[in-house]
Amino acid sequence: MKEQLAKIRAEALAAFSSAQTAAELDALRVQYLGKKGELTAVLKQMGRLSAEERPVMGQLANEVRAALEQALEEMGSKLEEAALDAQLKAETVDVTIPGNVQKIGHKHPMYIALDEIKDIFVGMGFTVLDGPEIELASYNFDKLNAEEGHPSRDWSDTFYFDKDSRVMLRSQTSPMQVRAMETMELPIRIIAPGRVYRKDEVDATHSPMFHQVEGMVIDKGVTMADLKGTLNTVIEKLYGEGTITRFRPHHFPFTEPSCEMDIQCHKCGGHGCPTCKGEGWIEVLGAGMIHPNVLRMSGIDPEEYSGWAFGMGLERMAMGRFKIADLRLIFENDVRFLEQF
Ligand code: 2NL
Repeated sequence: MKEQLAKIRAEALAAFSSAQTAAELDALRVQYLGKKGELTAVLKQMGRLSAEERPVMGQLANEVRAALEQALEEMGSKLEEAALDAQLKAETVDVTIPGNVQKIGHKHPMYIALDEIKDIFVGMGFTVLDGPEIELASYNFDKLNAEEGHPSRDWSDTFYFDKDSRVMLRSQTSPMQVRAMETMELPIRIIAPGRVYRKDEVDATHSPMFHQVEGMVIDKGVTMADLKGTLNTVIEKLYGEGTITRFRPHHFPFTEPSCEMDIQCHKCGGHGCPTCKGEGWIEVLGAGMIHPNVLRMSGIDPEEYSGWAFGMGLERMAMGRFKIADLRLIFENDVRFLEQF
């Protein structure tokens, strides 16, 4: 039995020290020290020993167990350390290696232009409104003083959903302004940017979907002077201080009087060049004093309140700002084009 114990001890110690992994070591622990292990098997034979031999062997067996347990523990922590070392080595990060440049996108030029416009108006106390692209003709036309028979209501110009011409893709963002007049408390200062739809064939300056920014101010005592002063300030912020503007009379059904605003061509200073098509001036927006009928239809008393409104095409604006020659480039989303902004 003494020899058996010595053999187990020698074998086990050798086996422990050659273990490569914690799992292997654990298997060896079971093999030697487990309930059905080799040492236990030897101890089970103790009953056959004489009374004198039993305590001697018992002590020896305990020593072997203690030695094996200690060896297991030492080997265990050695393996654990080695595993940690290996892991650390495998996961080494060389922080001096140059990183991979991640390509991140950026704002579409249209939204660069829109965000600038929004910032300018918000800075002047305007609120930005959002609203539905599918509209009622009553909001898109009737409440804007464009009665039945108005040319813009024609089926050849407008995308209708029903044969009664009641539901349509909005052709301007004015319906949002009507909703604002109906629901907001006075005074009102808002802008209404968004997509609008008209049945136009695609070419260098037309698209059946484009973006518009409309805006309006309604308060007591608002005049054309407020319209001119505010829009001049906005244009100077957009196109640079000292930008010269002019207002020409025009006609819109929803404003009276109505006007169009031009800026003097920044390329030629008004002499006429290809940028302004020889005109010396570039049209930027339409505007006017809100028609009393429009105010009245939305429940605002035109004797007490007055207001001005404007509308401009965002693509046109962006094309002017970024010198884009063809509208189609804005919608094709070719990254070679978009990356230039
Ligand atoms: C243009 C002209 C304009 C408006 C839009 C408006 C809205 C309401 C009342 C009165 Cl609710 N006016 N909008 C006014 C004048 C001109 O747009 O050429 N747009 C591209």
